[in-house]
Amino acid sequence: MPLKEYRRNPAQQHGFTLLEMAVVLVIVGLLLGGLLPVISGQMDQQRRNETRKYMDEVRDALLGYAISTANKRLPCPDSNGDGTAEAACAAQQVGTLPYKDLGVAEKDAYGSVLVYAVTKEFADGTTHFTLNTAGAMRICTTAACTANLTSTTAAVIVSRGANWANTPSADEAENTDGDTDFVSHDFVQNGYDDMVIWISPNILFNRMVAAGQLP
Ligand SMILES: [Ca+2]
Ligand SMILES: [Ca+2]
Ligand SMILES: [Ca+2]
Repeated sequence: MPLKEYRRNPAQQHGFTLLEMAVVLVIVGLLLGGLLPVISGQMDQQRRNETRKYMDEVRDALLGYAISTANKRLPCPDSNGDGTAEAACAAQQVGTLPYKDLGVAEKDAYGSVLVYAVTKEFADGTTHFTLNTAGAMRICTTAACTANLTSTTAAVIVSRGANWANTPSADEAENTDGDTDFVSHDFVQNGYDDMVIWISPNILFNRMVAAGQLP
């Protein structure tokens, strides 16, 4: 008795049906859609970490600049974008980081030059500051500045972060409006991504005394 010949149903010989393909595409789409925010979030966290490290270097470079015998003061901000500090900052306290004078990288991980502000008495190359010099800039927790973390900073550096397509929030706008108030608080998704570091006069005094540049 011959074996029954096995034959596939011709209808079963085709590849995937359009419906099957559609289901696969939907699943792939869902997987990618779920992964993209995760990847994007990780990339942003990496940029924040890199920027934080860069800002710590900048802070060290500012302190090193101040304790050097050639300077004995902080640099004035750069106000014309050439990377070098202006000679005097009597009227101009807020500008960008004089990265060339400090010998640090030009930009943060977001591709921006840091905002840099200094209490002008700490950057005066004629009178030089003393152990009695007071900082004048406030680090606030809101744009209205009804509460502040400190009101006596010698210098402030700010990374504007990704900056949400160049439409800063009210708190972020406070960090670039040229006055002596700055806002620092936790990251808020699509709201506030600035990173703020400041130099207390007391830390500056400590380094200056340790280096023999004060009193
Ligand atoms: Ca300049
Ligand atoms: Ca920002
Ligand atoms: Ca301000």
